[in-house]
Amino acid sequence: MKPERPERDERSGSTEPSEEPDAQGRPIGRRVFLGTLGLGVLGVATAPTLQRGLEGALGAVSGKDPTGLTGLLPNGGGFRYYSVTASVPRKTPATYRLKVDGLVDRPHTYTLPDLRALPQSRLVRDVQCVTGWRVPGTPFEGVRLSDLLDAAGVQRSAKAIRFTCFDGAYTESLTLDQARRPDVLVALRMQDKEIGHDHGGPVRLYVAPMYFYKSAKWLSGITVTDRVRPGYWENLGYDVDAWVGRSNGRGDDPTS
Ligand SMILES: Nc1nc2c(c(=O)[nH]1)N[C@H]1C(S)=C(S)[C@@H](COP(=O)(O)O)O[C@H]1N2
Ligand SMILES: [Mo]
Repeated sequence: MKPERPERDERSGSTEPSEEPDAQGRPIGRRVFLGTLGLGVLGVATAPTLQRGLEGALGAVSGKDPTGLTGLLPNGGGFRYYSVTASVPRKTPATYRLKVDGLVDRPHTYTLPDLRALPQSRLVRDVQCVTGWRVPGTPFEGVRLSDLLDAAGVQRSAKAIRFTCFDGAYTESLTLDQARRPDVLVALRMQDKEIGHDHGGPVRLYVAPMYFYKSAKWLSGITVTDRVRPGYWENLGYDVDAWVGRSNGRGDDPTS
């Protein structure tokens, strides 16, 4: 049976990653997907986007795309907004909560001030989306996920982490070893500002070495589990181990 098509977001006219899986559950090829999305893409290539220099922005990604077709995607040289749900509730510093639970000795719920009071790390890396757009040298700051795991006391049977979001739909996963890397943050700041709602604020995950779909926005839950439970896009055919450079994110031949 064909998996249900994810809802399209309001702003970009597309969900992300964008391919609809075929009957076998694998993403369809990029050519087909661009054909399908053609109208939507034109629909969001508004005059201001073009004036900001679509040409220049696309030059930066064309080298990564053997088909050259990502050149059709308007990205304005910056981030694109993605949400698998049509709307997401807003959380303020007063209402935001992050729950750490599962196979831990000390489950705990953090407020935003709690998280701000912990030691913060800063990383400046390139953000890479699996569809080809990239934002070089983007600063993220926050608490190392490993610090929260240490505080919780991970039990011996634990193998992985499941992340949940207050959009009510998106999920992500990491192995415990991946989660303990120093370049994985529970991020409170992005681009040297507090993370705004559209970028997944007030708190998002930031998995620097992997494609940006691993960096769950609107983070609300960190559950320690005994096995990897594939996340939202991973259930639709994308790689669970989404290392930039080592995987192409989609578990197939990037030229197909
Ligand atoms: N909760 C949630 N997190 C998410 C997504 C999403 O749809 N929902 N999309 C992912 C993908 S595919 C990308 S490229 C980035 C986009 O982040 P941005 O909207 O800040 O550019 O968020 C990732 N995290
Ligand atoms: Mo993405």
